[in-house]
Amino acid sequence: MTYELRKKHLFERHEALLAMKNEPKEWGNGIYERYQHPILTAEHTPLEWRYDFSEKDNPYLMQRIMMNAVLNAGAIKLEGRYLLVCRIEGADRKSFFAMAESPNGIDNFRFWDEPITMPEDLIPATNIYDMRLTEHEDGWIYGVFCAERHDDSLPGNLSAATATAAIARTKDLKDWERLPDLKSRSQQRNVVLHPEFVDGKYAFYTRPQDGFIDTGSGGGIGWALVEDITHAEVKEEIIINPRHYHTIQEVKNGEGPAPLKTQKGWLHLAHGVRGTADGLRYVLYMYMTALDDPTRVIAQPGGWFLVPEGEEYVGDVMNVAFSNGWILDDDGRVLIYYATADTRLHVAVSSLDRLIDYCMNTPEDGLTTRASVETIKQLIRKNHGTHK
Ligand code: M1P
Repeated sequence: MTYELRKKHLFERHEALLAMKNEPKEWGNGIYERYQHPILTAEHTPLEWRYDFSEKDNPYLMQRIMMNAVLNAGAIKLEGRYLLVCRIEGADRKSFFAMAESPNGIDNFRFWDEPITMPEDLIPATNIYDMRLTEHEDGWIYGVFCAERHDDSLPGNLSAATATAAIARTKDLKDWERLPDLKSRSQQRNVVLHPEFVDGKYAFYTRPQDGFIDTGSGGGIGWALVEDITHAEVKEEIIINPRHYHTIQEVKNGEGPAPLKTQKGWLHLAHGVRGTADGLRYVLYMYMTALDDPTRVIAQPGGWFLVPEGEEYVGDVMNVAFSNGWILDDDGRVLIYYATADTRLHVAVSSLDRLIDYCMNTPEDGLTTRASVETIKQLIRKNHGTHK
């Protein structure tokens, strides 16, 4: 086959992948619908990012730069366009951000021509990932993400790293202004900016952690108020959604996307992590907080909301579901973007009404087997009409 013909086939196959229609799976759990195909994978990244299309310089039509994964995306609907700021991981293990756009939020996602060049903080980061987008009432769109650097206080340890919350802002998602990283006594990952001022201050969901991986004494999802976003510093931090023994969030948890404001309260999506004989298991869960006090939890359904299913379990980091982006659409639909196994990105669709119902009417975790059995028996008796 000639070079030109192989190149033509390559582009045709790629276009077929991008244009593939995505349909909901037939039977769900009533809470949301999953879709048949991942919406973005490494294979969806533009061919121009990966191939040198000069026959003279690349006669074998090799991939010169390989992509490893598309995962953990921040999400926003802007001027009718469904936009994801994706974490792309190259074969070299470096993560970077790139925007992907779809006309309907479900399929036909296409990356913008070039990845985002994110300006650096004073100390450049080795790796950046997992951006949460917040349309703040101050008029800016903020992106808060993790900046990872080698921990130079441990020169002998190549794997010693630090996690810090980095902050950037934009009006158009093209030009980004980098602000100084969030100052905090502890390491921080999964930091999210609340969309409204609270007591006239910026409010951050935090996730204090002792080390790069271990949350250690960090008790769960935290909250901190910050006066000046251009010099953001965590001075006081409270834990608003704690970890608990023998739950899905025993080892760690972290805020997902910025919460959605509803008439019944702030709706939150988060991830919880537990240990297993096979390593960590990352699942998604939800909770709600009071409108007049976003630190006060008013509902938390017991257990997980979404876990990897079937092929979703398999990938670079097995048994992981992770979300840092969702879109509340004009018709009340909620598009939940979640990644599995740190490898690919999916969408699940629900509605604001359904998610509120799920949060308000799913029994809480009673924290013991006995309580769980009682909860099941109450439902059985209700269904049998024998509930007192
Ligand atoms: O590998 C699973 C996830 O691990 C991290 O999340 P956490 O900080 O809660 O452990 C993040 O690196 C995330 O990107 C990744 O998906």
